[in-house]
Amino acid sequence: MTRYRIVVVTGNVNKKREIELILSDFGESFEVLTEPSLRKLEIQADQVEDIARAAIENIARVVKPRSSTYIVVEDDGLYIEALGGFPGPYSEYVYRTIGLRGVLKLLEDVDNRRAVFKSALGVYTPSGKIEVVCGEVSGYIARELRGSGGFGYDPIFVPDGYDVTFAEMSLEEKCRVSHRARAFRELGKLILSGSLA
Ligand code: ITT
Repeated sequence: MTRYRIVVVTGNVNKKREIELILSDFGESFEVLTEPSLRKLEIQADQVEDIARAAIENIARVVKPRSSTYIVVEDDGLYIEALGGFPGPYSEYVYRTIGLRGVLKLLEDVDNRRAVFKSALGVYTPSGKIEVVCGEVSGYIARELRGSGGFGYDPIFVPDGYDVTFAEMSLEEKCRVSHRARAFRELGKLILSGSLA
């Protein structure tokens, strides 16, 4: 059996932990490694797909394809309907500046709390091709911070079908339904089916 290496270019240790758990559904097929020394270029664009594609194209300029190895950059964004999709591609900046309380303030007295968490994976394949694989989960923004698990926007995001935030779920539960789970499960299937060589 081939064991594939998934090298994720990220400085976020939470992402690695979740990706390992998500890909463990495929048994021993994948080994997850991180590569914080490669730079994740972040262009300005409205969609995380375009940001992920530009980031992986930039990485492909400096690394060579390697057999059984997929290099991946993940770009995420929380798109809030009542705010016209904001913060979307600016999610990391908004988290660092106004923070979760700032986001809740923007939604004070707003009844429509629908939101979509999106994950876009820019993938550099062993044969040197570039692909983008996406996953998303719909849900709503809670009225207050709830829970202490997870990271980032987890204390305010409630996925559809649940009445708890990602931060109130166990890691296993979050990794069954999250945007990241949907994207990496799709990536795993594509690799194992041979359509992403
Ligand atoms: P990279 O090094 O991989 O870029 P990052 O944390 O900066 O890590 P992103 O730019 O892709 O990741 O994420 C944009 C924002 O969305 C950032 O503030 C993250 O904390 C947040 N985010 C991403 N995935 C999340 C998740 O599963 N739950 C909650 N917040 C998340």
